This record gives sequence, structure tokens and C-alpha cells, in this order.
Amino acid sequence: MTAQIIDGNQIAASIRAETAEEVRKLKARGVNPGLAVVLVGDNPASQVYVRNKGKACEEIGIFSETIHLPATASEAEVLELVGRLNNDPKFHGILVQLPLPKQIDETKVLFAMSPDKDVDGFHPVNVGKLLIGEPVFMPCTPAGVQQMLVRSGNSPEGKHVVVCGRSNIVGKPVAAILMQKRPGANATVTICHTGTRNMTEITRQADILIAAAGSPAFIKADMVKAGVVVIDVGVNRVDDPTRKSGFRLAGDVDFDAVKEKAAAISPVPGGVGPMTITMLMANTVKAAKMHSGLA
Ligand code: L34
Repeated sequence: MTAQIIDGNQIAASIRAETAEEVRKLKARGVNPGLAVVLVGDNPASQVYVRNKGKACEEIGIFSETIHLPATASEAEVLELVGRLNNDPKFHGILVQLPLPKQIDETKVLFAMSPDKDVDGFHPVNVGKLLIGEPVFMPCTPAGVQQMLVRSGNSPEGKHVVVCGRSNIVGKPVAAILMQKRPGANATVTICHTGTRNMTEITRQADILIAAAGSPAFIKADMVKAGVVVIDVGVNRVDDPTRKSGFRLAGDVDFDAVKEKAAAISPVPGGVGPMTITMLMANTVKAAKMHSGLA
């Protein structure tokens, strides 16, 4: 079988064009959408992601500022910054890139953010609203996964979706989104994690498999059934001496083997990554509309 490649860059480009149009309309009404991105420390992957977010804002016409604090920043400093951004009307959205250095309690920082500027959807109020089916800001990676499925013609409605991974950023919220009784969702969802005993037995039942385990090539061909649709959320850096950088990006799926069995599969890079950034743009526009009474 030759699998359909679910091209994140292409789907992202069409959503970004729609979002840019929204930005033009907002600007015509005197609203200039703004996003504050907080980066603490020097995690090289985070630096790339944050840079990509800034570039996307520029491309779409969203005002953005990245505030970079040193790796030694204290929790109090980060909380103080978040408090300041909460009260700064230039910014409709705030994002604190994760992970944070270990001296800083992530939960405290996320709780400190104003829920109506929380364009990542990580504040407990937004997590709760998502779970009860009243989403305000859907977390960007899970929302991107849903758009990839729907826009590639692989709607999750009525399907058995198996999610590998139970993180607060991906596994839990993607399950919450896809189980809702709504168009583009309405799936039967199973979550597997490190405590799951018979994982292969479960993943083989998946009509749609979402790999968010955080481990390179974790999903092997024998773990999926023929005709499965696979979304690979993994972005692992694996050593590769043939590259100038010394590494390459690998997903959580053994792509070359699994693509021979799958009906459709998303690549890494060029899959979920660009979609995460795109949904952030969409959430920022939504925040700007909400703040100005236009939504
Ligand atoms: N607060 N922290 C917060 N919000 C998020 O939504 C994230 N995430 C995850 C990590 N921490 C976060 C991201 O931004 C993962 N993530 C992310 C964002 C962008 C890309 C990957 C992950 C991305 O641009 N990926 C490109 C390749 C980039 C590269 O060359 O390294 C891709 O094509 O997959």
C-alpha cells in the first residue's frame, strides 16, 4: 500500500492564509493582535520552536515579542514577568515555552497566567473548559492534530483513536478534543501509556493512531493494522554524524516500515510541528477578537 502523506506544511499554509485574512480584518477595525512569547534558558529545541513562532507571527501580521530570560532566572522573576504581561494591553496572548528550568514550578507559572490570554490552553480553567466541551483555547498541538485529520479527509468521527502518551500538552488534551460530541471529533478514544501492559494488542485496534510517546521510532510496523491512519507527534533529536548539526529529527513512528501498512501517515519534520505553530496563530487571533469584543 502506498500511504497518503499528511503534509503538515501544506495544511498549515492554508490555515495560515485564513488566519492572515482574519488579521487584516481585525487591523481594519483598529485591533492589532499581539503575542508575548516567554523563553527561559537555552534549550536548543525550544529556541528553534520559539524562533519559528516569531517568524510565523511576522508572516501573518501578528505583532510579537519574545522575552528571553536566562537559565538561572528564579521562579519569582518568571511569575513577575507573567503578571506584567497579563496587564499589558499590547498582548492578547501569552505563551511560556515549556519545559522550564527545574528551579521553576511549571504549574505555578501556568496558574499565574490570565486564562483569557492563555493561547496555549494550559491554564486549569481552560483545561477544564475543554474537558466539558466548552473550549476557549484548545492546546495548539492537539488542535493541530485534529485539523490534520479533518483537512486530509481522515475525519475521526466514529473511529477508534488510540493515543500513545498521556502528557498534559498532547495526550490528555487530544483525547479530550477527539471524544467530544462534535463534528470533526466524536471518536472512541483509548489512551496507552508507560503503565499499559498489552500495548500492541491495543494499538493494533486503532483506526487512527496518535503517537505522542516521546521516544524515537517507538511505533513499529507490527503495532499497527493495515489501513491505519497515523499522526506522529514526536520530535526527537537523534545523533546523526552525517549532518552538519550532528543530529536529525525523528518522530515516534518507525516511518519507513509503518508507511508500508498505513493508509495515511504524517512525516517528521513537516507534520505536526508546523501545525502547532499555526494553531497558536489562530488562538492569538481569537484572543484579540475576544479582548476587543469582536467574538
Ligand atoms: N508552552 N511549550 C508550550 N507550547 C507549545 O505548543 C509547546 N510545543 C511543544 C514543546 N513545548 C511547548 C511546541 O511549540 C512542541 N512544540 C513544537 C513547535 C514547533 C515545532 C516542533 C515542536 C516545529 O517547528 N517543528 C518543525 C521542525 C523544527 C526543527 O527544525 O527542529 C517540524 O517540521 O516538525
